[in-house]
Amino acid sequence: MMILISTPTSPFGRKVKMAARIFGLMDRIKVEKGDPWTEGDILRQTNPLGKMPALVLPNGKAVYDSGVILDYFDTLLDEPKLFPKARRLDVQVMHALAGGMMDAGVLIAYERLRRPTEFCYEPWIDHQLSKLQRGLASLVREAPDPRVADAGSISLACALGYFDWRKQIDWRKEYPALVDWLEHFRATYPAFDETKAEH
Ligand SMILES: N[C@@H](CCC(=O)N[C@@H](CS)C(=O)NCC(=O)O)C(=O)O
Repeated sequence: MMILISTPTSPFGRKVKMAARIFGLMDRIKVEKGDPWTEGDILRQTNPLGKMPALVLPNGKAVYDSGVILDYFDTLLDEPKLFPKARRLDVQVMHALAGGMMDAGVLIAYERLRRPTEFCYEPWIDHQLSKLQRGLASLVREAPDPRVADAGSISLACALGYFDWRKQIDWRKEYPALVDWLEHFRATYPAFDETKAEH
């Protein structure tokens, strides 16, 4: 059995869970709750960076970050599906874009929620927001196929799901083409709804 350390609300953890469900690996994984904010927590013991998700293999090896975990999942499949050989570079770039947007969203959340209000620095938040705006605009021009699950499309679905929760950007109003994109993805892959956190 592999152990996946994460929380239901982590968009990066959701990406790994969604990939495991879609590609039939979930019955080999036990999920354990991790907490990045607590000294001595299993997450910090597993990943020195204290970031979720982290995967512990049956031989005890710790695997992180989420992209490396997806790459590892590919080695368990008959052929790579998360980073398919023929489209590897395109998928890697899409995965990096969606992951970078999640990073920006998470940084905005930490700035607002983890720092005392008097230290909350709006220009920094705007700097991160501009990444979301440019990223979403570029996705309107060139989004991956929502009916093909790979590391790129799964990450993009998780990023949009995260913005729905944190509401850092009104992406549904500003980028309606992506609403259609997510609806197609959702309809094709029930794992999207199955991994949605209760907020
Ligand atoms: N690049 C990492 C990012 C993971 C990440 O930022 N996770 C957040 C939760 S969504 C976290 O653990 N943050 C705690 C921290 O930064 O200390 C990955 O893809 O796994």
